[in-house]
Amino acid sequence: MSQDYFRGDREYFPGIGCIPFEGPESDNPLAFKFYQRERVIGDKTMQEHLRFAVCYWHTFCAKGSDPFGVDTQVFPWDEPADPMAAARARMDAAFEFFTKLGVPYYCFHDRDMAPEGADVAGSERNLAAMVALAAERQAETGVKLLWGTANLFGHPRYMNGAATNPDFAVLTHAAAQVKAALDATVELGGENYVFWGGREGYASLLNTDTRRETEHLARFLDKAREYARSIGFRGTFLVEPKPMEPSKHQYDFDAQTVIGFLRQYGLAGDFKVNVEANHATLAGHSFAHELQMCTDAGLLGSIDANRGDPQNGWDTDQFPTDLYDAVHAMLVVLAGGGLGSGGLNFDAKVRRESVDMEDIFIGHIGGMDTFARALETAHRLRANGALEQHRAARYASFDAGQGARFESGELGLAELRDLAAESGEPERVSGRQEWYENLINQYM
Ligand code: XLS
Ligand code: NI
Ligand code: NI
Repeated sequence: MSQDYFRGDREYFPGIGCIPFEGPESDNPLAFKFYQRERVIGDKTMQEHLRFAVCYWHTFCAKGSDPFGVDTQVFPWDEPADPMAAARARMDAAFEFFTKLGVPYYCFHDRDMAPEGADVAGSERNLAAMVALAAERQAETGVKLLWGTANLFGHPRYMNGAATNPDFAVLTHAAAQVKAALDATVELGGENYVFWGGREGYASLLNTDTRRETEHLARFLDKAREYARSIGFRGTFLVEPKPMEPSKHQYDFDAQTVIGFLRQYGLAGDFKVNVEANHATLAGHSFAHELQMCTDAGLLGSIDANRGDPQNGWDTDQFPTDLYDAVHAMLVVLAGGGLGSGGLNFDAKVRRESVDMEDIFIGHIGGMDTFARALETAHRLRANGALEQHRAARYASFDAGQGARFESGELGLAELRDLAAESGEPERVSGRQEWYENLINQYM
């Protein structure tokens, strides 16, 4: 197309064109300072490494309400009174935004894209109609689907859970939604499909059979896999851990919990983990820790790139701006061989007080620039090699001799005891944490 971006009947972000790269000296808030799509870092372009995605729910649906106040944002695509007309307008706005920002991917929940109908068949019809339009928009713009998912937490029927609901009738509705969302994901060429179990957990143990609920969850995921493979889905299923919120206690607490669950029920391989930075910190971990646990297990699927607030204990879903944190994350991602078919999805929203349309662009630009700098910094750090060499050297005592024999399982506990008795008290070896920390700063 000769146009810079695709436009439906109306331009929703007038006065904002395609976001250019202007470099770190620019004072234009609507320009990239670091993200250069085609710039090659190592063996790939920035775009290929980072695989940015915009999320439909925060960016086009969340209007700033919080438990104490109503919406603060006014979105022009919400003007049509008919919910399907509003859904079409929202989609035009979404594809205009994706192309102006210059991201290769987006992600959506069924209910972000199409309103719930009067019954199961009505909801399916609404979604199918919007998916047909999305397929056209994708073909026109070249924007692709990173992942689809179903919203199994918003409707009141899911108040006691979806796949883990004690009422089988509710589980069947969750299945109907997942079936339609899988159909949509396949139709749109989605590379992954996400399960985030917002209400797959409990509020009180007194009324909950946790063993039965987790078995239902595993059975449900297994049947979703079976159906998806039968309709030709070849992508990866992702489970997104989160310890709490909205449930008091969620079954998919953190990466290691999910990894254990996937292995226990024979789901690992088809399923991987979608790590969200803010969920990591809610679980009492760092973002890099969660990425490392998944990488170690060979199960890092994709990333929801955002950040929490260090003083607030909830999912504030802010755009990532902390470079040190992002460098640490990219060190883990690069060491693990990259994002594969996953990406960096901005599961992030502008603040309730940020009510200008350009704030949505500025939030995403900041997140993209943060990860572009982090990618470049982590790549230089790895090229230098000092960090990896020092880390490897800490384990040198296992590389040969008795340490190597222990690793290969040749030494029993009694033999280990005799070695201790012979060698006497070990020397104290510094962990040199400050040296490692300073090295990251030096490369930023
Ligand atoms: C909420 C989750 C959600 C998932 C998709 O905390 O992050 O947005 O990513 O259902
Ligand atoms: Ni998320
Ligand atoms: Ni979240």
